[in-house]
Amino acid sequence: MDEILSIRKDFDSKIENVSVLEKIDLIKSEFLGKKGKLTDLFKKIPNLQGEDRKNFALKLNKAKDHINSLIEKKLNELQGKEIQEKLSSERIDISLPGRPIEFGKIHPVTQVIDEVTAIFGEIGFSVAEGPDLETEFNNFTALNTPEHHPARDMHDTFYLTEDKNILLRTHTSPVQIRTMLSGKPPYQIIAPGRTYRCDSDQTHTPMFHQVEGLHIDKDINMGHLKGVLDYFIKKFFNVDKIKMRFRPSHFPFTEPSAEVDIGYEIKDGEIIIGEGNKWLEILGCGMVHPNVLRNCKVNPSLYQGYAFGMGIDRLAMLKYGINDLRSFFESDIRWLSHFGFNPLDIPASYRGFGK
Ligand code: 2NL
Repeated sequence: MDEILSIRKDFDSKIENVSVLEKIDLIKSEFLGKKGKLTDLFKKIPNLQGEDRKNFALKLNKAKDHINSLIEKKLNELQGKEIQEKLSSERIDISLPGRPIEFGKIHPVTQVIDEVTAIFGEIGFSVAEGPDLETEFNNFTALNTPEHHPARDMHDTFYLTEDKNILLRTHTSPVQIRTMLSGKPPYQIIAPGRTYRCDSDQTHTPMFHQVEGLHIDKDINMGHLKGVLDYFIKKFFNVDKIKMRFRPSHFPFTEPSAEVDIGYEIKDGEIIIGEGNKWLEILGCGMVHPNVLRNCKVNPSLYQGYAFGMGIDRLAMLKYGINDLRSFFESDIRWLSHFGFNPLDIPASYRGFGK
């Protein structure tokens, strides 16, 4: 039998029976390697002459092409099989029923921030934020509280550098300072966030939350401040009528300054906001001091306005009947599952209370 033909048959039967990828290389070198069966025949070409030589070379090349193409085919076939096997062995059963999951809860502080944001958002305030770490300028100097001013000691500041230039903000006012310094008036913002004072007892935690508001435009006066606060308190406590009084006070950054009390009474052990003859202090406010405006490159003879600040943690305690401030920051999961809010709820001022 023709030598080439018998090599082809030999190859055909061997490649036919291969079932693992690694064997293919072996077969390839058996036939086409340096000392392969077909390679050996190629070496005979120079010994032949004329037509014989031409025919022989032609047949050899055809055999070589044949071998190469079958090897390629087998390679594809086995690689495909390998991928299929891998896919089916790593298959994930997506038909498994889901296990019931328990939602986390929204912390009352977060809930109150969302409510306050929604209420002020409706009357044109946007939310501004800033870093917890502040400069002494943004936290004090710009706010008309120069060096040696007693308010600096009163604030029990956490200073972070020896030169007292970097500190943990003692209020969120520096956010308003940043807003004024980086843009043009008018400004109408609220700044909710974390604040820090070195103070810790029954009613104080070293970290607490504040929301401050600032509205600066041409012809803004104390009447606007009263209107906005009246609207806010009614919305926040979900009452139609509120008793509110402004008591003269003092802050370095406002002039005049006032503290705001709301009327309340206790009925059957529960606090009723807006009625009764007791007073509860809930916020501080005033007309922004011209020095503060000047420090922020705002011309006080063209622009003026009001600012206010209140404690969020206290608002949350009042509204949701939580009487221990320190429990807010203990991360007790039982406390949170009792006082926390459903993450899919919308702020209570829209939902209504107790319905
Ligand atoms: C309070 C009193 C207050 C402000 C905060 C403020 C901010 C700027 C300018 C002027 Cl940038 N004032 N903020 C004004 C009055 C009172 O907070 O009892 N907070 C808990």
